[in-house]
This record gives sequence, structure tokens and C-alpha cells, in this order.
Amino acid sequence: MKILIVHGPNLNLLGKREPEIYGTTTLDEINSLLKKEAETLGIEIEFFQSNSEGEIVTKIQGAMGKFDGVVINPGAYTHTSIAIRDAVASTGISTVEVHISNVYKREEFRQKSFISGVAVGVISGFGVDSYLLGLRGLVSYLKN
Ligand code: CA2
Repeated sequence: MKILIVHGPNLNLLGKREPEIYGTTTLDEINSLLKKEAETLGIEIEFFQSNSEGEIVTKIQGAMGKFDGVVINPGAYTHTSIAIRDAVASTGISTVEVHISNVYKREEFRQKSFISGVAVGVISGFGVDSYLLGLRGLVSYLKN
């Protein structure tokens, strides 16, 4: 089984800015933790980060036939991007949406996700663990 991890805009700044909201763990450290979790689960994993909506759409389209599923933190595109939603829906690739912060405890504009409606499930608010829980949930979903 092969899973693609997609990190959206500004997540390359993790651990370097706003630690009170997003913690002190860097994106490289998150990817290392995911890699370890993938080894435990006996699956393959690949990472992609982009600040560009179009690049994320292209990557999701390209995942068809190459990956069994996607774990995505769409960042702020969660709340704006019909294009990313359409890419997930039209490829039909099993996708789990994850967020570091609990978006339902924050500003009202963060409480709307264009992705949730086409995702297998959503995990929000567990910090870095959201990614690990999302990966485990997706692998379990795909196995069953
Ligand atoms: O909680 C999450 O994971 C979010 O997807 C993070 C997005 C935000 O727009 C979503 O509403 C919730 C923001 C990612 C920005 O990441 C930063 C990391 C460090 C410093 C500044 C921004």
C-alpha cells in the first residue's frame, strides 16, 4: 500500500512561526514521525508540500493509479478551494483531511471545509498527532 501525504500552504513554516497555535515541531520532523509510523504499519509513504493550489491539484490528479490514498492538510485552502475538492472527488482517491489545530474552536471562517464532504474522514485538533491518526485511520479504512 502506498500513501501520499500532502501539506498545503505555509505548512513549510511549521515550528518556525506561531508556535502557540501550531507547536514547535517542524515539517521535516512531522515527516520523520510519519515515516516511522508507515514502517510500523508496513506501508510506503511519499511527501509533498506546496504553497500553490494548482500544484496541489496536479499532484492529486497524478496520484491516480500510483497511490492508494491521500492524507492532506490543505491549510487555508481547506476553506476556499473548490479546485482541490474537485480533484479529490473526480479522481475518487480515498482522502483523509487533517488539521493540527481544532478548526471548530477558531474563527468562524475556519469552520467551513470544502474538502470534508469528499473525504473519508477528518481529524482536527490533535497537533502533530492529527497526521499520525489520519494515516492510521486511512490505512485501516483501505484494509477493510
Ligand atoms: O490547523 C491546521 O492544520 C490548519 O490547516 C493550518 C492552516 C490554517 O489556515 C487552517 O485553518 C488550519 C494554516 C497553516 C499555516 O501554518 C503555519 C505554520 C507556522 C506559522 C504560520 C503558519
